[in-house]
Amino acid sequence: MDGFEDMIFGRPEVMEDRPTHFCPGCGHGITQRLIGEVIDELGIQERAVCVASIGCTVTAYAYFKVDGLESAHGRAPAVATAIKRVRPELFPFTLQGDGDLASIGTAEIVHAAARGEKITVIFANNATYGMTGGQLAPTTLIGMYSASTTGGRTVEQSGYPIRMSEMLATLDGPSYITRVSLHNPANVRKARKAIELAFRAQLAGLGLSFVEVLSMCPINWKVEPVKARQWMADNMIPQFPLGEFKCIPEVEALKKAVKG
Ligand SMILES: Cc1ncc(C[n+]2csc(CCOP(=O)(O)OP(=O)(O)O)c2C)c(N)n1
Repeated sequence: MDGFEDMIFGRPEVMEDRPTHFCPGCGHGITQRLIGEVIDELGIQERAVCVASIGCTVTAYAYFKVDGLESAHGRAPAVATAIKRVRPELFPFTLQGDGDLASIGTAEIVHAAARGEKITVIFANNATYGMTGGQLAPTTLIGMYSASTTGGRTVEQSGYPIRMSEMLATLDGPSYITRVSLHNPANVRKARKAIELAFRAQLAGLGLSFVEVLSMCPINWKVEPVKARQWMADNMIPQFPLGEFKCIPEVEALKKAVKG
């Protein structure tokens, strides 16, 4: 039959042909896939440098056919800063978890954002320290189980979750800050657009662009993988509302270039 075997959907060119190692229902593979699609779309494979810190996202080196660097825990924005300043023609982007970015690496992201470094940060917020077994993260919800607060997080013991996007949006340096979520296909598409816009902001030479992606970690949440998306929508979005927190006019103008 004519056209019967036409390829309509495939793996991004920039991604390795290998099976995923992520746990069932994990969101990290989806985020990586979206980044891969955008790298292909923008034709930046030769310039892209993936700077991952520590946590499950660090395994990006196994999936992307781009240059990469692993920083110490939380230090990816500092390493990406150095790369961009020394080799401005390169395209460094970081891929960081919430333990990484909002705990041990809080200083690095705050100061990179305040300096308006011309880098892109993809922040996978799964409300837990995934790689080490689900301990409390700065983004763990009040009442939420973690391996280090097995009765649920309490304000008395651990304080309140940190909203990084809102905090960083108070700074003058960033050009674009948004929070998206992977809880259903429509939102996955919005996440892809946000990543593309953030990458385009760097290509246009604008200050730090930042995409927070709410991401599932069913194994550590102790929620069944098939229920984890809904769990995230019901529990995480009220604490971490979706939307743009900063978009300077120069980034607004780039939106028409982003695919529908
Ligand atoms: C300096 C340092 N301290 C602690 C650790 C242990 N460690 C490895 S991964 C991790 C937490 C990662 O959690 P997160 O950043 O939320 O990423 P996820 O695994 O959930 O994607 C920690 C504390 C380390 N590797 N290095």
